[in-house]
Amino acid sequence: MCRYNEAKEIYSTFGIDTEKAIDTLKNVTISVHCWQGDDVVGFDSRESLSGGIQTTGNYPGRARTFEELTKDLELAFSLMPGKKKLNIHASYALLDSENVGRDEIKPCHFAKWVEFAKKHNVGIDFNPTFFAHPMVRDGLTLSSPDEEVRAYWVKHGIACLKISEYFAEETGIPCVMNIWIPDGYKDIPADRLSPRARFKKSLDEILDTPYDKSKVYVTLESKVFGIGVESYTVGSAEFCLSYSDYKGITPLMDNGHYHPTEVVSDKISALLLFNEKIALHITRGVRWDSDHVVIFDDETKEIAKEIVRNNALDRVFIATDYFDASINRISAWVTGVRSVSKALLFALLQPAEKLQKLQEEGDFTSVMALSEEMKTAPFGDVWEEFLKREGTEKNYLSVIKDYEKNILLNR
Ligand code: RNT
Ligand code: ZN
Repeated sequence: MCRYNEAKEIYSTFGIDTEKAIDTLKNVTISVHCWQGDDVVGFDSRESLSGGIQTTGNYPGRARTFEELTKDLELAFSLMPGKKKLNIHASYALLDSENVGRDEIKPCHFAKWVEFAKKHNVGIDFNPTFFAHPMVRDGLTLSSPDEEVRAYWVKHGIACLKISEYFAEETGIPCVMNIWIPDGYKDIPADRLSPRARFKKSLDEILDTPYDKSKVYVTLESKVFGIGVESYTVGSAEFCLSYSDYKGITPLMDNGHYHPTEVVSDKISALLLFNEKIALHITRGVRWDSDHVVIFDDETKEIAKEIVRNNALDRVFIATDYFDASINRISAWVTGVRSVSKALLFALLQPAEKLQKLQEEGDFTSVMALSEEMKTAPFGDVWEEFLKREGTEKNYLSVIKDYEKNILLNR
């Protein structure tokens, strides 16, 4: 008997239907961030990365142009099973002249991205880029006390709403537009309120501009701290959650953006009770918001479990967000996205109802024993069957190593 059929039988003794799990996973969309391919550099300003985030390593082969980045993405996409969406930043605009500021970018600057998305039959998610730019003054954008700076970034936000609408119209798939600003202070501020009041005002100015809410979901991402911004972050968790609620937009949690012992997996159920939709940036922080490549680790599994067990696969916008320049970037992309898929499949292969019932009965002895038993069930065989049905190569490393030899090392 083939290994999958055996696995199917073993899972069925726990009341789990592997066919149903595979069918469900097939239709889950993961929004793949483009910025793993070029170390978050982008095409528009080529300023070095700022905003408290950092890419480390100098593995050869970084994509330097739209052509290189999309060629790499194409390979990465082909090695990721399941439904994908493309997630790009405003800094990946293809400008016709050096003089187009981020406050005046237009849909036409993203026409080639739309072409790429259509070719691959995927939707596009978007992010205004409030970092790595000369108009970031003293580390501030939408919360800046300098009216010229603040107005510039408000215009950028409005320009991005238009571009997001364009993506949704062109692809026929709603666009998630995520707002994250790096604003904050290195040391203890004298006034914590005013920057937050200005951020609120700026967001109001952006979001009071009419846009089609059936096509664009605006999300707001919070953060606890960044490099050089250790003492105060304007867009803190409380600010962003409260603002999202007040304005009826969607909160976004990045699991690198909390104190190290805080876990996003525990926050998902709370947010689901009060929000129609929620959004996630799945990453792996090591000691800080280091954006290591996502692996099939406990917290990724626990996040997936929360989405699946709460029947929220259609309410959570799942996106990846990591950037590692110390290993092959395409492998990083694929390993991270596959890890998210794996975690979702793992969650779909748990006896959820049984475990929930045991908890209600107060039988935590059985909850623990059964949960542990499931860890050694033949999960890998079901994962391989999923890859096979999706027509995705199991051993992606050899494909990537060939590409490295033939393409990346010649850059
Ligand atoms: C930064 C945030 C943000 C960025 C990307 C590039 O800490 O996580 O989402 O990583 O927008
Ligand atoms: Zn993020």
